[in-house]
Amino acid sequence: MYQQSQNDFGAYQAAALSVRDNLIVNWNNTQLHHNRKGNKRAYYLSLEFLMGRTFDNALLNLDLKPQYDDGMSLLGFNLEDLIDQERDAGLGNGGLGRLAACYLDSSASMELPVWGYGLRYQYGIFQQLIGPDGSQLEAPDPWLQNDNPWELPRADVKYEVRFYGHSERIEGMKALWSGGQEVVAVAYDVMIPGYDTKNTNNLRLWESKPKRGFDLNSFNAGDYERAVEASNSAAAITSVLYPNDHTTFGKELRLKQQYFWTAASLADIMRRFKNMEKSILEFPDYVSIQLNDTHPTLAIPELMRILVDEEEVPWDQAWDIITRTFFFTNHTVLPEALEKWSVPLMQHLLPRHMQIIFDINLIFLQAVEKKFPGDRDKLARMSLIEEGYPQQVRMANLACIGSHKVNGVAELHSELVRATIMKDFVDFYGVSKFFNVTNGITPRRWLDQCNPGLSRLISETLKLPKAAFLKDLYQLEGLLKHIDDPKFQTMWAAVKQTNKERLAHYVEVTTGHRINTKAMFDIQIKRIHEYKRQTLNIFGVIHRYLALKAMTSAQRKKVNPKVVFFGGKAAPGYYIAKLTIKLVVNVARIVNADPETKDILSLFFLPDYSVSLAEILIPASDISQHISTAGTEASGTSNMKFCLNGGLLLGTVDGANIEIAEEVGEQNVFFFGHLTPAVEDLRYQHMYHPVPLEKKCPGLARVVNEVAAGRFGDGNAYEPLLNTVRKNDYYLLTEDFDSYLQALKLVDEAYQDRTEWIKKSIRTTAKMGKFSSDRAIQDYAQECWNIEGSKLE
Ligand code: GL9
Repeated sequence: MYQQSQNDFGAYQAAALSVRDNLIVNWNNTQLHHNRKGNKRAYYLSLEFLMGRTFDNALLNLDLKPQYDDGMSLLGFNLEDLIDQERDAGLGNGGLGRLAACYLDSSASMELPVWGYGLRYQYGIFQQLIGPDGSQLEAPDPWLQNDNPWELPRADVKYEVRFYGHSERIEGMKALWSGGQEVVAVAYDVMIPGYDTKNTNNLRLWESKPKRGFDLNSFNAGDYERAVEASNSAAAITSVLYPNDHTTFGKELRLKQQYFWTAASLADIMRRFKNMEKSILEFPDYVSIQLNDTHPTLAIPELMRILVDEEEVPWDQAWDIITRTFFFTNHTVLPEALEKWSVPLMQHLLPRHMQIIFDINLIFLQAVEKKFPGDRDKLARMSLIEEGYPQQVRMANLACIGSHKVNGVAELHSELVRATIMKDFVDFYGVSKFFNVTNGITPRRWLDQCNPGLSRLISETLKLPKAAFLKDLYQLEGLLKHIDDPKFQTMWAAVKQTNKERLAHYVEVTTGHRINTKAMFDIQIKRIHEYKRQTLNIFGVIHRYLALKAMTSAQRKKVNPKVVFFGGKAAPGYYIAKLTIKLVVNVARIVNADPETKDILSLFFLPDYSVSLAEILIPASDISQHISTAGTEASGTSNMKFCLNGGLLLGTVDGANIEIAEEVGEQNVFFFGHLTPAVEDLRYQHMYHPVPLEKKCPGLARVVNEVAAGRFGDGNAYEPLLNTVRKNDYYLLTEDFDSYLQALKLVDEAYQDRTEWIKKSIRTTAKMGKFSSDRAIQDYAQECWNIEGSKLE
């Protein structure tokens, strides 16, 4: 057995290297092609790229899968086993990082000259383990331990990056920044093959290295610690991905990461621009830069520094270049996610940038004062600096004023951006600076690769080659013609069944549990967060369990069996999220062991959720849950993935759920809960006119009391979690619980009529055209970057 997997690993490495040879040729030709053309380029700056595995995707995009399948089996290997040898590249936390990966796939497939820039973390997102008491434990993810065949180290592409030191004004707005610590950024290139094209784009990831090796003087003097100190601190910059989502901690190392990455990327972008031999004033005609959230906002003062201090461009002209080059995407309106950096920290680490930010702010506030004379509150709200001890730099304000356009990631979210966090800026700039690009997902990975059976069935039914709908997802609408064909319905259901069996097999191998694959599969997979309300789901499961326990065995026999799956990581410091995991795991232990109910209700928390695990789970869902408090989930993208694979959606009227419902028809989704405009009032009432849980929501009170009473292990352990509902219930579980149960009931009823359900499923898939990331990238290319695809012959 061991021998076999050793062999598999070697075979995977060998096969990967041979695929990579193909990629290198295409990648080289692509760069030559775009250089010759001399067209405008776009750069996608993202601190996260959640790529998952590459081997299978590269085989698909290069159309080499059948050959490798045959070749490998001739050699005595099973290609699927080799694919399983690859470790995920987990350089991201969740939706934001996976979105960046989908956008790279689409840019390459549409032959657009787009490069990604990110960091080459030594350790990706932590591995999640579940301890004996059901708690999440974290282990490091040394994903580079074995050679990574998908990257090319570029010892020839490196830049020096400075930290600390001091900045001296020379003349006018110009300054000289010197001293401090210098580290080196070395490039690693990851090849991004397009689908059905030879076009192969680049993702450039930076690794930090000390400028000099260790300090020989200290070494010779016997001070070994001192000797390696500088080199260790340089290497630390790109050592680990921060595992937070929707929170900021203000840690110096994180700010160092952000500057290191933006400085190296801009130096590289500038070098590439200079190769084109244009005037510096033409920069925005040849370069667009997309800021993926506020994380790369330092690129704005950094480009100002380069233009003013190094290129000697006058300040006003430099600022004009800035505001025609940058574009900013906001990904959340949760207040705790708004990035702020303390002024003293920034002054210490990046003295020149702090000066530039103050200068930008002064000029900007003068313009605001001119437009809204005497409105002190407005000035205070719009300032780049938040007063307090210490003062803080507001990165979203800086990103907004330095960008040509600002977008949200779904219609509702973009509307909320305009109405809340960016309201003053809308008044100042006018509304046209603020727009929407609804997120998308790549159909290559999220249909063809994860669900080959469905892709084949679609191709046969539409009588089209796969490339026809994988590159134009609107073609799926052709399925509607076949929706009433019983033979097609049967084949559709058979694909789903196969995918459910594949998931059941995975669960059996990893947990030892056998699953009834005839049961309804109900899945919620995403980061664990209060706003996403996994608690609502687990309380719903407990409610169902208590109801089943109260039935006679004859009554129970009539109930449709159901299997509920959870997956997702909690930020290591997020106590309530970790308690949620513990509760799910411990409820699962009781429920799955109960002989009275286990055939009709079972529950699994699948550890270490990842892109690869999503590829198994998503095609197997009958229903998936996207149940955030209205107005809190900016978009969501797994909702699109489930629906593309024919799973129905149970959700709140939030994020992209709304647009999915618009496409597939409201009768084909299960919506519940309060709407966004009600949320603020409800929260106010909870705060100032609290009603005891028993009175407010007796159903939920019963559940909470059972947990507190110790039915699922030590009740005291869950008190802090239960209190979030009993006390001010910020995420409004008590307000939505009854309508949630009602929606679950409708789901159960709808599942009884299997033919109708299958028709809903087909219709859902057929109407997913809009949610291809090809469409989203096209929106960015047209609305922001002003770039065009260019075919590589
Ligand atoms: C997020 C939003 O919360 C999601 O709703 C959205 O789909 C994605 C992509 O736009 O962005 N914003 C954010 O900070 N995260 C998102 O998923 N967090 C993580 O990626 C962990």
